[in-house]
Amino acid sequence: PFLLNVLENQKFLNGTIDTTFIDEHPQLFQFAPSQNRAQKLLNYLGNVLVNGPMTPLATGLQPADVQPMVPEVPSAVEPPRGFRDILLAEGPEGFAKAVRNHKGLLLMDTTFRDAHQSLLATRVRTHDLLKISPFVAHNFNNLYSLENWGGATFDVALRFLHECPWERLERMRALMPNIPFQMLLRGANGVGYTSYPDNAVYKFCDLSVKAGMDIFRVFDSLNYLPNLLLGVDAVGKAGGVVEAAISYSGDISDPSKTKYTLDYYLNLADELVRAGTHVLCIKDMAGLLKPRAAKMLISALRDRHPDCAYAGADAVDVAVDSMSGMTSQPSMGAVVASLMGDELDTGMNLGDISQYSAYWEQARTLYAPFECAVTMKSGNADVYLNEIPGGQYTNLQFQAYSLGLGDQFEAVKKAYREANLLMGDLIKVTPSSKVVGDLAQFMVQNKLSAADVEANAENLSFPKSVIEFFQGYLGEPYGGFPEPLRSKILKGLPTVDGRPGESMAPMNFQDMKTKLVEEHGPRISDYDVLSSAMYPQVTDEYLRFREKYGPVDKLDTRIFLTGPKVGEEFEVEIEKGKTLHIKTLAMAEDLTPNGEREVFFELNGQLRSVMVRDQT
Ligand code: 3PY
Repeated sequence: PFLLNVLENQKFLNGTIDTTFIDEHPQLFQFAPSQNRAQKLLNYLGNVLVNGPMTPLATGLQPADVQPMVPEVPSAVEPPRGFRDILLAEGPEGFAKAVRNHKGLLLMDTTFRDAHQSLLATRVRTHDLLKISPFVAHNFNNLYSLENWGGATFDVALRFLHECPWERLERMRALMPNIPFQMLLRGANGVGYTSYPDNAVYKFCDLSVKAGMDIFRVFDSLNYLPNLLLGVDAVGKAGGVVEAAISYSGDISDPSKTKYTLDYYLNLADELVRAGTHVLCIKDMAGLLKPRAAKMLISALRDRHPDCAYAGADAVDVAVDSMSGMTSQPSMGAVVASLMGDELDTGMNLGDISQYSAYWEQARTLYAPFECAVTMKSGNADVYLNEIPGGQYTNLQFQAYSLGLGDQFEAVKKAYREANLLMGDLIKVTPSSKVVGDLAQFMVQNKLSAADVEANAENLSFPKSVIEFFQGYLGEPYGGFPEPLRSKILKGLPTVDGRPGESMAPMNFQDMKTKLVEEHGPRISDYDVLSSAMYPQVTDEYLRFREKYGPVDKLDTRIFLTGPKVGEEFEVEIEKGKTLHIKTLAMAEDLTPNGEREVFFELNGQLRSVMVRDQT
């Protein structure tokens, strides 16, 4: 109709109309291609039915066939005020003061991030997080924070779940406006495993705050101050709450351990407080801080910095009961119950926690293929010997068991301890912990003792991560690099002095966007550009996958992971008010001459079929 109207317009026909605006703006006619989301999803489902899961499953276990029960929340009622309202009204300083002045113990709930990173290989999807979000907003408004982003979630969302981590953040924000959100930022390593140019870290923090993030737990995997300060500055400039973290390794209560002493941690804390941290955190990623050491450290910190709020004292990390324990955090319900009637009473309600836990107990069974409990049956005090952080412990155990080498895990743990000492006894947390783990696995695979490595280092082909660590790409470890091992491993390779990001050329975000648009079309957002800054190849693959298979994040988890059953009817809400009704009808028994199999569906009552190349 638009064209017809134009063609009937007399001025247009006479040629007396000024069309230069249109000539000069050809982009007005570059329409985004139709999304055709339903057809793409059918292609995805057809592929999973014919060829099996499109995201690798870690074990042979199948996701349960359940719809987790979502507890009700009052409709059309705003969630009650929470600490985020204080943050919005009074800014990060006012927020930190309110935390400090709060009487009871505050809790950070890690269920949405660290818990599933530790127990379920970080695989929990936005779909299942969003379902329980309104209940959290209505019943857990007195949380210090909800940790729901950062760490490994960013990479895993793009790489394995084929979903956008930024969209996850925005959607959670919309459902939980009253609770401060918290993320784990690997300082100058952003949410990656390597160093980035400074402007990438600044831009990342800026966009994160705009997408809804509030509190940034900033750490560095070597406690390397220049890297930490960069993260602190980037968060501060973005307007976020800076929760600078001291990453804890060793044992300050053991006088025979002389590297990471009480003084070492106190000096680091002094620097972080001087740099303008709002909240100081003791990050105990491997669970090494014994009660006596905790008392020594926290009371010494309190004496030195009475006004600063300290996690570990004013607030502690927990996870909801059914997502707690082992390499996850302590149980929320147990902490709440143990403090009832005490002056530190959290004020939280055990009934609410129990409903929240029941949801996760069921939701967890959807992720059975990634369940750590397949191999891990209990906690293990050998962590005081090997100092392996929680998430890495589960990963290494999984790797060993999936190769059918359960006994190799014992060897890896022993080698991990030796590798750490060879490298000079490091602070171990992502990514330095990965470097130690890579060296440990290399030693086990090649049957090398620590003495063998020291004697033959010139002749060994070390993993890339180990070489880059010795080149200084993660920064400088406390006490320096061990010599002569470093020189033997590097054999003259160049080294980076000081903070790695400082000598890296800034990223050109505009150029990156142009290239992404050329490659993937006009829908590229600033979020995609920042995803690409952190993970270029993974982001490319994610964008290609989504172009081909559509919004797979909207599928129920069982259907996403292993596909629907033949004959099954289900719904997919691809956007608010737009729901697809799908029924899987049948798969053709015979292949076409070019190796394709036809899969038949009913889509909103209409027969549809897709052709899938059979790769089985
Ligand atoms: C991460 O960096 O992902 C961690 O969980 C560190 O503890």
